[in-house]
Amino acid sequence: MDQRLAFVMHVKPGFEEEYQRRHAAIWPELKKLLSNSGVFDYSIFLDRKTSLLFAFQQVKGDQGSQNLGSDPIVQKWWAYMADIMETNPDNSPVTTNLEEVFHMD
Ligand code: RM4
Repeated sequence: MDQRLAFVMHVKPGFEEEYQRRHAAIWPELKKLLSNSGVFDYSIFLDRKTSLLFAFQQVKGDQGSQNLGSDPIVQKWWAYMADIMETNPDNSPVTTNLEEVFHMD
């Protein structure tokens, strides 16, 4: 059963272009891991006024991109991104999971 997930992260103010640049060159091995983990239809949107990153993704099952922190590729990616994002001590992005309140097919 596919599931829709959405969550908020934070880019450090002034690093919005760098964030976009790094994601435009996302590592193939990370893309493959996400896809093989059942994540698809994954987008991240930026609110320039607040530096909020709104992420949406669909997942086959119930594990999304933010649940892959035990994988070395994700740990390496999170460490790579940590200098331009608000992160937890383990480099994982500070993430607020959102509740779906409306959906229309
Ligand atoms: C984000 C964050 C997420 C990751 C995507 C690809 O900045 O690191 O955890 O799934 O990049």
